[in-house]
Amino acid sequence: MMDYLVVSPEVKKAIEENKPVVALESTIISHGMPYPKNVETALKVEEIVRENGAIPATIAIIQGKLTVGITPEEIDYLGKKGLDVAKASRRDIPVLVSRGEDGATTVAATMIIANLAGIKLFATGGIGGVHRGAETTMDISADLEELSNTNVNVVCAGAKSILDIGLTLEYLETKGVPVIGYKTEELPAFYTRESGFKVNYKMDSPSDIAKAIKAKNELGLNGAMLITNPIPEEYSMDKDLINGVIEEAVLEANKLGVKGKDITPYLLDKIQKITEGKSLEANIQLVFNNVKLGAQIAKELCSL
Ligand code: PSU
Ligand code: MN
Repeated sequence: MMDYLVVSPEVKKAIEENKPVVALESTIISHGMPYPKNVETALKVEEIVRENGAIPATIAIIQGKLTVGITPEEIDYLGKKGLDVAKASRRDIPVLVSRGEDGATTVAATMIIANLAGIKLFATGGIGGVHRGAETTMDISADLEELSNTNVNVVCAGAKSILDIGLTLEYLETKGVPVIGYKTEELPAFYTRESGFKVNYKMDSPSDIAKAIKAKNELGLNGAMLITNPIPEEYSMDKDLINGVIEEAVLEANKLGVKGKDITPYLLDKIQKITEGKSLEANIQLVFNNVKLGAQIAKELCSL
């Protein structure tokens, strides 16, 4: 394992001393936001994790090494290279490693690597899910399978309506993934606080969430708890506006025949362009909000 996994000294020490660590993904840097906002955001995210009493561990594949706690220079490199870095999900890991190549890790791949390093908590913006039209395309993100199998708990801002939110929830239910709403009964829809769907359980404190995670671990129930955290009111977008934009972006993607791993980055970019950056600002703010909650839960987990 040591041949494949590289953990930064700071993160390694924190894990050994049972200090709180928050894992962070890198697809969001290279494929989720434009340069230089992506790099600024990734660096700020690490700062927020520290301000909230935890150690950030941004994860990527660097020259074939599964790297936990990449450097600011590596963040800048991934951000600048953007779509030219391979988007790395579960299936991509072995080949990138054997070839000694770079990869920006998705939620699924970040969970796998965080788990190898012994990190229990991971915060990001959005997860992949069941895409609209999946009944014919079968486009279901590998993230969902990972959430069902791997013991790394994920904080996100709910599911956005580039996905079929109802089917995503059904899939998570089938796979036994508990969906928690932080201070909400309603599943948040990323850019907005409401989706029209309910979460499984509302929880009002990081400590309640940590206790549920502990129970899951001690019972040997593999997989994640998915903690959904609504975007702060002041940054949330108009529901009709954003849904109209998403509709337009999905139609355009279908017309162009965009599919597979390219569809999520395509839609995010299109939405950012149509909203002239407004959705990007919302996206950045919800990530800040999620990593803060992530740090709080990680701290509680260490104290149990
Ligand atoms: N949703 C976002 N921003 C992102 C992603 C999803 O709002 O950056 C990224 C995450 O890395 C997620 C991946 O794991 O897209 C899902 O891709 P796919 O649907 O191809 O599995
Ligand atoms: Mn897909």
